[in-house]
Amino acid sequence: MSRKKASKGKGGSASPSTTKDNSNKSSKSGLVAGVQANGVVHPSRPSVSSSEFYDVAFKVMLVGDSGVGKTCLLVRFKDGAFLAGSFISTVGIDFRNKVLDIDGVKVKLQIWDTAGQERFRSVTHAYYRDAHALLLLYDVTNKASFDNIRAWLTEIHEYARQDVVLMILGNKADASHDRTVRREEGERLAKEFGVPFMETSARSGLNVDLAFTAIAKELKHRSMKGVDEPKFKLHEYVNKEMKTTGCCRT
Ligand SMILES: Nc1nc2c(ncn2[C@@H]2O[C@H](COP(=O)(O)OP(=O)(O)OP(=O)(O)O)[C@@H](O)[C@H]2O)c(=O)[nH]1
Ligand SMILES: [Mg+2]
Repeated sequence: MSRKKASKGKGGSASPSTTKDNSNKSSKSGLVAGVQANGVVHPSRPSVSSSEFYDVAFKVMLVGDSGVGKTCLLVRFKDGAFLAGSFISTVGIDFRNKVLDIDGVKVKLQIWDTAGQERFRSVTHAYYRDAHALLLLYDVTNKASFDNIRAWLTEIHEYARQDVVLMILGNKADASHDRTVRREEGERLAKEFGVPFMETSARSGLNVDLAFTAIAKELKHRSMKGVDEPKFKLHEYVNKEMKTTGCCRT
């Protein structure tokens, strides 16, 4: 399998199909050519930064009410920064790419940041079908955004692929004084729907890398696993790796 080159930088609002998605064509045997005994994959063109190349690519979509922190979460993950200051609501849909090294395999995530506002809902519906994974966010300081998770799950059920990888994130875990949704409530809801869950903070960075890495691991494993390889258990991985804030005032 030849290594592909990821497009750089910010996506913009155009259709994100400009780079080739080979996720369905990947196979373990195809990878072996680039993998040495120690599991390290060497870039096929070392003159260009290895972070630009990828072996498999997946589309991840951020959904949830307006203001829950989808854009901030993406910026934290992509740039390691927090977008403080005035809230600029996303219009339509935007995307950013990031390549992760997962067990020696370059996994490109094309992350679509959707607008949470109701008036853009028909735009986002059109993108569900192509998404391999969905991160569904609520805001732990906004009870309404938590209550709307059920409606979001209904929508996901209607528009997304049946095998979509889904995770629920309770964002703004840093804002302990304004918290109105306890962590246990989030855990209970996620458990009811059999979906992995964690609290995150785009401000502090809590669990942000973990959320995307867990998704990338699951997707990579699904697309490349050999017959004898044990199944990657997303729930177990998340529960083991998750950091908690230790606060839960209501
Ligand atoms: N304290 C705290 N504030 C956050 C966090 N994440 C986002 N915010 C703030 O919440 C507001 C909304 O954040 P956005 O990321 O723009 O929200 P969004 O979900 O993208 O909203 P839409 O684009 O309208 O769907 C901004 O004022 C952010 O600064 C967080 O983890 N902690
Ligand atoms: Mg936004």
